[in-house]
Amino acid sequence: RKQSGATIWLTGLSASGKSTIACALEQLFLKENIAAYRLDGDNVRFGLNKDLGFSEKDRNENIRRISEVSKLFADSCTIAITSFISPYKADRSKARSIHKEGNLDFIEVFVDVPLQTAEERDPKGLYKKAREGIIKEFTGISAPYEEPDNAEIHLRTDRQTVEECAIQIYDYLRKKGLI
Ligand code: GGZ
Repeated sequence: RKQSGATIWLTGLSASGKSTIACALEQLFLKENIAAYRLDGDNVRFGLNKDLGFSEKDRNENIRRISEVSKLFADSCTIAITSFISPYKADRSKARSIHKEGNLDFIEVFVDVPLQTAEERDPKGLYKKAREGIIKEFTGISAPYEEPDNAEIHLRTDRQTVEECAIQIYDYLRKKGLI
């Protein structure tokens, strides 16, 4: 059966576990020969979006471009897995509309973790720098994160393992007949 494309849209705070879950999910797809492509800060913010920073306007444009690119991947029968904070509801809602217009499935995944836990993890020391005011407009500290209330999948990375999270997404796609 020909694979249909879709976009798995992970949203959540810095250090919530988006990229780690995206990698684990990609591994599950690989085992089943399901074509998938991960979009994250490392391959988008240093290339296509290297002209953008972290102001509200720049984040809007960051997410707009990522929405369009993920749509193209989904349209090519690939599962696009995006891992961006995407803190604004309106931006995520536009991403969803863009996919809907193209008749493409869009699965929003809230990678939820208490801010305190993300701050304790602080793998890159960014929260510390944000608290010290060295990094301005840092999500959760000095810039907003608008929690989704219509996400298809809600993960709690302080209570679930990475593997459990990846399997939850995978099982959802299976149940919906998308893979
Ligand atoms: C939030 C920032 C900031 C500010 C740099 N606010 O944990 P990370 O390091 O590896 O991931 C974060 C990444 C966020 O980029 P996104 O493209 O996902 O953001 S958005 O969707 O809001 O456009 C973090 C790092 O970049 N970073 N400065 N001020 N995260």
